[in-house]
Amino acid sequence: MADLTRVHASAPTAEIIEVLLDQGAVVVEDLLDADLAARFNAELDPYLTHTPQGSDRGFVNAGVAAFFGDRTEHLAGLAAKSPVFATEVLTHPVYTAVADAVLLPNCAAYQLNLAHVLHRGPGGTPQMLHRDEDVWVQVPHPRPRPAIQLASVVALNDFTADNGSTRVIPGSHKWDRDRVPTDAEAIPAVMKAGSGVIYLGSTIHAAGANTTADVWRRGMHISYCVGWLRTEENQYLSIPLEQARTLPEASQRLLGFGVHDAVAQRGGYLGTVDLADPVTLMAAGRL
Ligand SMILES: O=C(O)CCC(=O)C(=O)O
Ligand SMILES: [Fe+2]
Repeated sequence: MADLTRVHASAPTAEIIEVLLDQGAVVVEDLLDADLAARFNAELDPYLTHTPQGSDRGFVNAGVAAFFGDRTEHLAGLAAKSPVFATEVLTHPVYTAVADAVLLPNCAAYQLNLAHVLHRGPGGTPQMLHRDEDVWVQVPHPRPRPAIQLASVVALNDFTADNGSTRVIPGSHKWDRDRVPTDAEAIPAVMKAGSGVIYLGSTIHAAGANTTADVWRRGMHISYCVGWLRTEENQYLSIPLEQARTLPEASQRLLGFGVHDAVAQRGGYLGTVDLADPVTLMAAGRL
């Protein structure tokens, strides 16, 4: 089986972007360096108890729970739980460079769409093949359309062929919408802890089955989207305002606290408080 194309994180970002746009996905080796991955994992450890949440998760929408699988332990709201996430992973220079190239042509500023840890337990069944951007299936643009989303899954422990590595179909971002994917076309992103696969919102992929007896697959799924779109995860209510105030401005803006200012492009000024930019108000002690 062909492998996904791999580029080391230290390579020029133009190389990463070129593969991403051509194939719809690229494995970036050592995306999080060993020190960063270790510090991030240490902050996640207390939250991850190796307890699958099952399909009955109280207030969680049943369709959403089924999408993530009943052997998965799911950790959302990372910006509030992990300072390393909020100040280093969210604003990682590789993500920033790639999102600048892919999303910025289509918006005045991009934002975090969601970030969560998918801790996939033994016995986990394969996720259905999908395009992440189909959560906005109603966006009335012809396809192919300008990129509205950039996504990534980072291996926080080693991703192997049998512990549920993300499977990706290279080239599927260019497919006709009617073409039905098959499992045989999906290539597992086998990678060492710290490496990550970056893919377009239009690229078909899914988490794989975890057929191991006792190995949990710890992956972080993160995606960014254009700043004028409704996000999947509501960051304003996922991180307390007192905590958001303490973050660097770049993090505050990626979490959606800043305005989306498209006035220079004759667009609007979205996300205001008293007609002003909430990030500026926070800096001035007014919010
Ligand atoms: O966990 C994975 O490997 C992929 C998850 C995914 O594709 C999703 O949640 O949309
Ligand atoms: Fe996905």
